[in-house]
Amino acid sequence: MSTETTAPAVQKKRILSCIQPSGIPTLGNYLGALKNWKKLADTFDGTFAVADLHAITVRQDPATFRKQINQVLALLLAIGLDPDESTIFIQSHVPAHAQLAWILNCYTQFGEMSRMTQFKDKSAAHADNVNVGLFAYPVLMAADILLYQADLVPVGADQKQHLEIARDIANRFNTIYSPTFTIPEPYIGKQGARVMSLQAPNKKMSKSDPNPKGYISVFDEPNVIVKKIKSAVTDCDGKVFYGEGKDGINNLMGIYSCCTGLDYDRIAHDFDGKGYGEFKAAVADAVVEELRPVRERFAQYIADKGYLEEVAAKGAARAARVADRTLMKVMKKVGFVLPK
Ligand code: ATP
Ligand code: LTN
Repeated sequence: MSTETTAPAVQKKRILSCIQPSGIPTLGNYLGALKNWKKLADTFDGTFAVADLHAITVRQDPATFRKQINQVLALLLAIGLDPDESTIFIQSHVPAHAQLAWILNCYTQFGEMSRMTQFKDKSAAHADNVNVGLFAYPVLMAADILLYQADLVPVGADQKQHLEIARDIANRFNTIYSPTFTIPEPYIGKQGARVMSLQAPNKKMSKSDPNPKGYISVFDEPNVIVKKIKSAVTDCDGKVFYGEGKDGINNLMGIYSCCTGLDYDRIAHDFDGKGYGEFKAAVADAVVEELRPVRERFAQYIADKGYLEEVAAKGAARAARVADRTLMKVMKKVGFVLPK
């Protein structure tokens, strides 16, 4: 007979995050979000999705879109997420996301959505297609989070406002009915939270930037990375230190610090008396080494379509079990007649 006693199971905290397949992910996505996901997934109960429904708020070319969805799925594996440990899936494969988003739309005010800075920025950038989906985007994001009762949501600093809305919607629903949703906390890493464009260092690095010189894609070859960093906008001061009016250098210091673990004082000390050329070469080397393993593993996963399909199918089934439970709870509280 076994003498082992089973300790009471401690429920791990749940974390959830998503990434849109709206282009090839950038160094900003990697340092600001993906790099943290792997670390957190080792400690917490992780759920990660390819947010394809979010991506169609901007017009996508069908063939390119399909390719990008598979690329982002392969990337989630390439950063080291384990599909047996974490739930990894494609958002549109779990219908509960769209269903809960609709219900939550009816608990969200027009005025609060109008204040979202991402909506303002994106509607200015796509003035010919300011669609209702773009407006309601944060509600779909709230549904993604609340379906899984996530405690923690690791995102870049640009998503803070959307997280606050998700919390407001959850609190509102819990108050009108009874406790239904866990109130999620944002997890914003200290470093890499906002990687800026290499060409316009007052704007965030974005994969949908029409100028590819502004971003480094996680799949860029080393020579391309070197070239892009060499042509990054700086200033005419010529000294490497973190300071006001030095957006370009500050950004490169942030990137270098994320890749090497060195703090700003140490970087300024190491490059004291050296020019921007030398500093840029060091930043480029660090970025190349940081992304090398990701690029290599990505190449293996993307070549195995069968495996990607299997991961997506298993992930969606596992996600749906949790999501459907929350959706039914919500529908019951609102007063819907539940399907038998
Ligand atoms: P798009 O540029 O198409 O709007 P995006 O890259 O901003 O897309 P997502 O793909 O949904 O948006 O972002 C995935 C994650 O990457 C989010 O957590 C987001 O906060 C983070 N992220 C995006 N850009 C940056 C950046 N420049 N610096 C740090 N984190 C970022
Ligand atoms: N809007 C997010 C992507 C996203 C997301 C989510 C992030 C969609 N659903 C749920 C965290 C949790 C963005 O980063 N642009």
